[in-house]
Amino acid sequence: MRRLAPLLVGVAALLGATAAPAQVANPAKPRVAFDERSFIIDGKPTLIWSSEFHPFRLPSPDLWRDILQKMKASGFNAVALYFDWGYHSPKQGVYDFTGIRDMDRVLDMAKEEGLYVITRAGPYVNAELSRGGFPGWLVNQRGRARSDDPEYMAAADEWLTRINAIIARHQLNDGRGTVILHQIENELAMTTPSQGRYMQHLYDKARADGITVPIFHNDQGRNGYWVPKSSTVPLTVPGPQELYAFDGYPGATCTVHNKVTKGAPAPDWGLYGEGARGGASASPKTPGFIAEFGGGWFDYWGSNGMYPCNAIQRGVGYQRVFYGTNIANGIAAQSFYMGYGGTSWGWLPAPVVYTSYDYGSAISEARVLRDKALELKQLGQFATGVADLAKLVKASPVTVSAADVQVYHDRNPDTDARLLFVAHKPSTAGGDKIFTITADLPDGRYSFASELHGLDAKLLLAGYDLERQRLVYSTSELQTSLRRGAEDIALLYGRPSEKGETVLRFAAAPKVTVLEGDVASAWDAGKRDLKLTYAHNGLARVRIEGGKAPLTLLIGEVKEAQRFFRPDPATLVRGPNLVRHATLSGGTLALTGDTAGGEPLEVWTSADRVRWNGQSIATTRSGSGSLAARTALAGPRALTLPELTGWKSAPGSPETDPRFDDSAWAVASGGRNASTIRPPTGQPSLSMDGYGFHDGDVWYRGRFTGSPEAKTIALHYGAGGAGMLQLWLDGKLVGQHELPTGLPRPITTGVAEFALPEAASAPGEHVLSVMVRNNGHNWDLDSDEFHKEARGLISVSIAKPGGISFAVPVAWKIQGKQGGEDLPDPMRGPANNGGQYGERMGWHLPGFNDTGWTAATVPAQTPVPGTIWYRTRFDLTVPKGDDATIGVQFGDPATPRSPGPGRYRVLVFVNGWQMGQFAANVGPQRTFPVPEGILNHRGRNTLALAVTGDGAPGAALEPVKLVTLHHVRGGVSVGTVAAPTTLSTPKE
Ligand code: IPT
Repeated sequence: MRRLAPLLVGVAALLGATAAPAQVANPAKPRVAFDERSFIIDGKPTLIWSSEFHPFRLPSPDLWRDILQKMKASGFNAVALYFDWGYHSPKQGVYDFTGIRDMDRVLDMAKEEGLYVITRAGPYVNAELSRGGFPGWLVNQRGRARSDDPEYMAAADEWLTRINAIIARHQLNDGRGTVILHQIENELAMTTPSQGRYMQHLYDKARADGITVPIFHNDQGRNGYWVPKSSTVPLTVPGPQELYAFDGYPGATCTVHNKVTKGAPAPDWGLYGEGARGGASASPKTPGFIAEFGGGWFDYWGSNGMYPCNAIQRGVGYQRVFYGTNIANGIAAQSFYMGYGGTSWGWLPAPVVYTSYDYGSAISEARVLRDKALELKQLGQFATGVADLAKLVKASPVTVSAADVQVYHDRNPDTDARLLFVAHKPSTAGGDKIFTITADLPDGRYSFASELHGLDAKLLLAGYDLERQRLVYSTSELQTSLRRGAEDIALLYGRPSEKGETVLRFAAAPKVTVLEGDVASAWDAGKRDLKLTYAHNGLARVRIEGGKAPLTLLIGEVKEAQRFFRPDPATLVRGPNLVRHATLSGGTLALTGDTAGGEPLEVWTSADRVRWNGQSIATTRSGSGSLAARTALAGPRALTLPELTGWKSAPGSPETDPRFDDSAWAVASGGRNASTIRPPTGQPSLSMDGYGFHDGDVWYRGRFTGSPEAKTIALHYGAGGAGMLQLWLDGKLVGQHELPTGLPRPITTGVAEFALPEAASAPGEHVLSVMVRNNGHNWDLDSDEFHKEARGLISVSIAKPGGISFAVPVAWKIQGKQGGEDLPDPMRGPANNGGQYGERMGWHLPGFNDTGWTAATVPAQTPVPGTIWYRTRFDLTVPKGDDATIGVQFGDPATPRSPGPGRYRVLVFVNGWQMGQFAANVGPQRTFPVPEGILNHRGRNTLALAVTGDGAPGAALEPVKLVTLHHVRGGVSVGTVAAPTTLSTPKE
């Protein structure tokens, strides 16, 4: 055999300089291995077909199962998980892995749902998270992040010790879980000796902490950074890991104005590639591994709302062309980023994104399977069901009658099965093409017609052992096949109305019965080929007897084939919106899933009774061997959402009052500060992180003595994407300053300049009150300490025009979120709150007693400068057994962005959880999905809104309502996420 013996990672670990053999669970027999072409699980080459999920972007753990089930049902065999260090650590040395932070639970669920897991544990992840996932406290470190600086490495080890231990107990190698691959670091673009030592440390740490599965790093593009020692790229510092992986987001993109910019054709990052670095060519001893491949894209503050555009742009045609190109290139593992994007709730978002992290991904933020998920199901059933695809080499070129069509012809070196990947040339050219392919296939030389229309590609099989049949070739695509006892079933599909032909080989002429549809058959006695010809319309059914096993061939147009699920290897189900599980016991097949209403149910199973979501279903046996329900499945019941009434309100910026008691606030005279932006020499360090306030809003109060110099004020501040500042003098609003959105790269710091009112010149003490809304810390994508950029005030100069800066000294005090790094509410955690007065007082919490508040109407009539709070309660009655996603909507979603009706923003608290920030004049988001578990679907809920504006006309709260974003019968059972209902010690 030409290929190398599988490189067993347990052995590789032993060879590593500082690996700890004692911790390797079962080094002699790791279940996960690889060779130069394939991942090998339990001795079998296995194609890894994965997509990304962030548990921290769905703060309702029971719903993690819903996402994992939807991924599994969409054809994936693996899920990639990022872990967010900062999500678990409010303070150095303090960690939480309970409740919504219980990572054992998500790993257990993945195992229960039958998904392999790729763990990506940082320390740095990027992920459009504030600080790229670093904890707030880390920005105060002077040691360079992502280097071998001892202070940084000691901090990283705190996290790694804990997260590695969790991951280690869920590895496939020792059978306790399904983790198959583990990532250290993410896109570390620097390859200096210091970074080399850091990478080696991360690797050794993972091994010492008991991680035995193969380890990789994710290169930001196919650059050849951190390729393993076995690579051909000459590097000063090779990667310590045994695998090379990279990410890529090729193809057309949506611009912030919702225009589509055409991108390059699908890249050949494997067998057909020519680049000297990266992928197969750079790391010839490791399989092609794309740790992130575009499954959508994120969206920016102030855009037009690009998620629908991203869902289409990286939608069905793109998936076929780009993911298909990867398969044809022999890429052994690909993971789409994101599979489910979710919600960057609270203060999780980095400045580049707003609350929604929908991403245009296959599963929408509201947990709806988009069209692209249905197509992924077809690709996934094929990619994971056809074992031959896990090991491919190039086969001899084929002849195509059209110059502008390309066919990649691959073969499995062990079985000789063929893959023909048919695409436009270049692959994204589009247009209408009808052509003939002539190929030397395992069963002879054949010519057949095929078509391409628009952005599309096809993955065809030839010379393939399809269960107990021999598939000579088919111009239809195979979705899935199975054995039902002595019978075989196969599902083929094609574009609506397109012609197709399928050729099967038999020893003698078989008996062909067309049960449904229009299918012609012809027997070629010389070749012993049965040729079926048809057009893809609806769902045709053909029964073929006379081979090794009777075959039921189902031939559908795309939409019809998309109705099929494979909940387990022995079961094929047609009809429902979603099939989650199949359990066979005592002749009964119990299915669970979701229905929108009116779907048929048809099952190919060895059982003779069927239950659906616990109900027994009356069935008849069809001619094609299935059990078919006599009546359509019922859908969800009526769901009426209450109007939001009974509002109460209270003013929320008492800090602006000159008499406000700030005696408990910290004096801002120079906190520890490692910021990349410092105040001028002699000025105090004001930035919030130095005082232990890392997220959300921060207040400053400054006292100065009135002076004729006090004419203008310049406030240098950092506030992230679309951040803002409000300034008061002696209780009166001087002005509001907003950072320009600077699409698509946000402007994160700025200088707010105001003329000071006459009052500032008057003798005596004056009080400045400043509120800075910090919309997140930068990421550290380029490993340049960008995440340490200052937030809150940086410096404040009072002077007269043309005069000396900082002429008038100011004594500053600062207050951020209650407790700073010592959280009063660790269950909701570090990202839930900032330092609004109402947050410090617990006004956002459901148990707060607002009886003393004033009755109010929404929409609000009068704009108020500063922050005003609104609260109301409402009851939900989602029918039991139904699944829904309900959202909070502001104003008219048809006006997504500026010039919106007013300059105001809202922090949206649902039952105490900050589920989003609405910025009326920035946009684009007006609808905020709230997951069940946070929302009580069968009972009482509390909505609290902190509305911040400048008091200008129009800057008042628009109408607020509840909307249904997803509603089916089915779902998983969801419990309320436990969290305190009041603050035990509301305080300054
Ligand atoms: C790459 C990151 O690895 C990932 O964390 C996320 O930020 C993603 O992209 C974009 O959503 S960054 C790469 C595109 C340079």
